Amino acid sequence: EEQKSLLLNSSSCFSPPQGVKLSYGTAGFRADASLLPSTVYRVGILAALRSLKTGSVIGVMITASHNKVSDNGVKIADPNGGMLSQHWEPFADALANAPSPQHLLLLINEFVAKEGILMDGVSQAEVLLGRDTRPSGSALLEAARQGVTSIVGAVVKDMGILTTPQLHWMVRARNKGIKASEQDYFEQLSSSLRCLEDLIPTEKSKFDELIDKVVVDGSNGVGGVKLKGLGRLLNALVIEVRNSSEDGGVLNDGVGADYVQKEKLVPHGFGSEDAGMRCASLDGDADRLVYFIVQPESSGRIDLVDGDKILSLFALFIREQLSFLNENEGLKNCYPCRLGVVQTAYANGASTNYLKQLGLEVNFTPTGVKYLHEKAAEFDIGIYFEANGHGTVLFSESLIEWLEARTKEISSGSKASEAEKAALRLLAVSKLINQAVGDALSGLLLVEVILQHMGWSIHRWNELYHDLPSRQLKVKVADRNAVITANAETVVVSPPGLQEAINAETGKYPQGRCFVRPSGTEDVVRVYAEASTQEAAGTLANSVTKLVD
Ligand code: NG1
Ligand code: ZN
Repeated sequence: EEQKSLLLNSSSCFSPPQGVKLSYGTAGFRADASLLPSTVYRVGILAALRSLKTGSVIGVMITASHNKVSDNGVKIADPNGGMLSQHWEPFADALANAPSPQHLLLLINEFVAKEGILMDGVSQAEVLLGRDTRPSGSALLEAARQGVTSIVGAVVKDMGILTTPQLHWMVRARNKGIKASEQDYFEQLSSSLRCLEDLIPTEKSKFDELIDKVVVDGSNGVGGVKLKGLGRLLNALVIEVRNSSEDGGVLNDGVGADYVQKEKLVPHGFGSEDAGMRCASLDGDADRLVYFIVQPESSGRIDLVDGDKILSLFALFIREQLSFLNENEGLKNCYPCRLGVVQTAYANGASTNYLKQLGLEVNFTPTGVKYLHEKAAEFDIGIYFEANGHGTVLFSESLIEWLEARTKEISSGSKASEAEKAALRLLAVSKLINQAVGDALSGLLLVEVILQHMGWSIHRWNELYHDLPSRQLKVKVADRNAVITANAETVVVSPPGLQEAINAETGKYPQGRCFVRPSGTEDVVRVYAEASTQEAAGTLANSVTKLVD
């Protein structure tokens, strides 16, 4: 009874917008911020129920990532720090679209019964709330708080302004019983970075001759501010941050990883004076990272070093450590480590070729980090990246345990063997790189220390392979879901005949590759084409667009 009146009272303050149907897509709910208070309130309820169901701390992040500043969004972090379990997504949709408080109450009752959630008033639930720098964030955070606390026994912890990966990291840490403040996050990153720096082979530490700083575009969002805080804890690495939220520029407007990757243009705040420098760009909530090199002269063009190349760099480094690890070791000391990489169809074909040439197992999943993450988790070390710069490296529990045991034996004072150093490095990577989601800040630190380890400039890194020219287009159609795909979105199965037509078109171009799929975040069908020249990629994309239209 208490529960019923609590819910009816609080939900009457949050009426859903008229005539809008919201859906929990690959990145949670996203819309113009003015449409969202009721949705965020209801996600608060959902998070509290999820916490009761799992007996764990749950996270709610308020952000619309790389989208424009007037948009906002909300998504849930599950107990392990990953995305909300997919089988709860339909319930999220139903809750968000319930037309009245009575409907809402009915839905909740049904769901609680179906999932066997204990609402005895004794069970405790805890939800961590975070938001990015969007002006609409504080009111929406308040709505989330109201939602959570409308469930009896549920409490909120407001973690303030955070990057998305920080919030996910905190949820994961809390559920592992580890301290989970921002300070703890910074300390874990900086200490594991220091460990990797200390293990850089001396003959390779000629980094001083290279440019010793990285210049980072913070997309006028939260990432820049946090990176400055983190940077103060680092001793060797120099990070210059531009386009931080406190600099007054508009979030994601002509800046940020999405802009840099899609437009292949210099972001605001960068210019020809930065030509040849090692530059990087974060997105609005700092879960994407790309690097770039400004071309000389004032063309505004850049050489993009995208998620695929970050993946390739990580794969090379890890493969090298694994070979040291098992070199000259008896069977007893060998760990049969399964290394796998995961990409989507948007990965540049040249990157896939390169990874296969290295002898790596390359797997493909549909677009959306939850799919990549799930696949990567099947390996002892799984590296996944979307071309747009979202990705991370996952380590299996059993490998971490093995590495911990292996490195415990290293007696202090004596010189560690190559195999022992490799084990120490891998362990440090597992602590540095975010195990919950892709994280631009930890990704940046790992890129930087690997470049130092290799003694490589960004140019050397960029030369690992040459991207095939590509072109991405979007088509507005009456019903994007009429396009149904299979094989990790590379083949259209419906409407009939479309794939055959795409094949016929693609066959006309040397090194041609083309696929179409409905977007999960926008009301469009996306067309992606690759070919041996930029012009050919453009023509192929254009002609396939006409087939879809
Ligand atoms: P959709 O709209 O489904 O293509 C986009 C990105 C994804 C992912 C999601 C979530 C491309 C082609 N697609 O998905 O990679 O980042 O947004 O933000 O970049
Ligand atoms: Zn993002």
